[in-house]
Amino acid sequence: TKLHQFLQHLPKCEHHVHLEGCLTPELMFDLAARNGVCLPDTEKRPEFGSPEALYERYEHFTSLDDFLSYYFIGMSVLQQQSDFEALAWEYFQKAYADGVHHAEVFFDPQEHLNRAVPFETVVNGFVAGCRRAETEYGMTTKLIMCFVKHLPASDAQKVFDLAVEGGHFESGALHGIGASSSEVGPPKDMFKEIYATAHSKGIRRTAHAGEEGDPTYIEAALESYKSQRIDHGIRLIDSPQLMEQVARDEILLTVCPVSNVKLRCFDHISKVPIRTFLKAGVKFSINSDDPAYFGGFILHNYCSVQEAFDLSIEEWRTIAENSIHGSWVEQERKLELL
Ligand code: ES4
Ligand code: ZN
Repeated sequence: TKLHQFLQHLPKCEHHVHLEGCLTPELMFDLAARNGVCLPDTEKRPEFGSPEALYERYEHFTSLDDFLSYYFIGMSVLQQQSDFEALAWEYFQKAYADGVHHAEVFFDPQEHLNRAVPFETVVNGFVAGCRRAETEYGMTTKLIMCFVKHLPASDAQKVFDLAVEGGHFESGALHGIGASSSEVGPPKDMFKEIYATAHSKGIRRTAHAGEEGDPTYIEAALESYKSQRIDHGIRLIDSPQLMEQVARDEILLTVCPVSNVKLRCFDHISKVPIRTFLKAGVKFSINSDDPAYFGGFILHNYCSVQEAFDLSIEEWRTIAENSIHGSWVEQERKLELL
């Protein structure tokens, strides 16, 4: 497409990608066999018969929760530290090829802990993948631990305590916290205490909000969590007043256009409020979310936005600069990225 070369070379920062969402069906089947993990019975779930059948099913997600049901089955194949490292490394190779220079990546430790995979196995594996990307590619990386809303808040407190007591924030292995999974249903402020503790310790905070849920979810993330970023945040278009506040306070939205179409938040990429946000001075970055499930990595998101909006070089520079400024990385590195 037009500007493809330009978009590939544009220095990109990724702020919203779930490492477990980078698990391709190929790697899923491979690890299931190697680790002796049973995927669902193909008698009842024929889509688990082959990678091709799964890819076909991924074309027809009906909602966030429909997608999440596959995402949680998929990640059950991750067992060894080397599995987590391999998964992260696969992501960084693709991100680097797409022109990503700095990546802040999410993971969901609660799900792994509930399958009796030790916290340290998960963290050490992902950290090893991050260090490899730094050494081999000169990328900068940050790991953000997400709490999942469909499990009890006490489970989230458990992994947060493990991370703090293990010294993982102090060592820099972990850089921040997030909140993800089902949006409508669980209480909007269910991790309030954890976020307050994180705030007092100077730990960075983001949260998924306003993906399927209305703007009150965004408001709650900003007020109850003192969230410094909003992941997705697309429903901000339903509250001009809150949109003004987000613009004024320079809260970065981590927008995932392809994800929004795949999960039916919008029926076409041209409905993603890219121009609305640009006009309102709302800062946002463009991200891949769960690239193995949604059919493309970050450059595919940039190109799809270009296809739909035909942005100018100037507008793309604004987006790239805003995503550098909104990154959780040392000032010195930001100057390098600009
Ligand atoms: C997610 Cl697209 C999306 N939304 C909320 N939580 C998630 N976890 C992984 N992908
Ligand atoms: Zn997400």
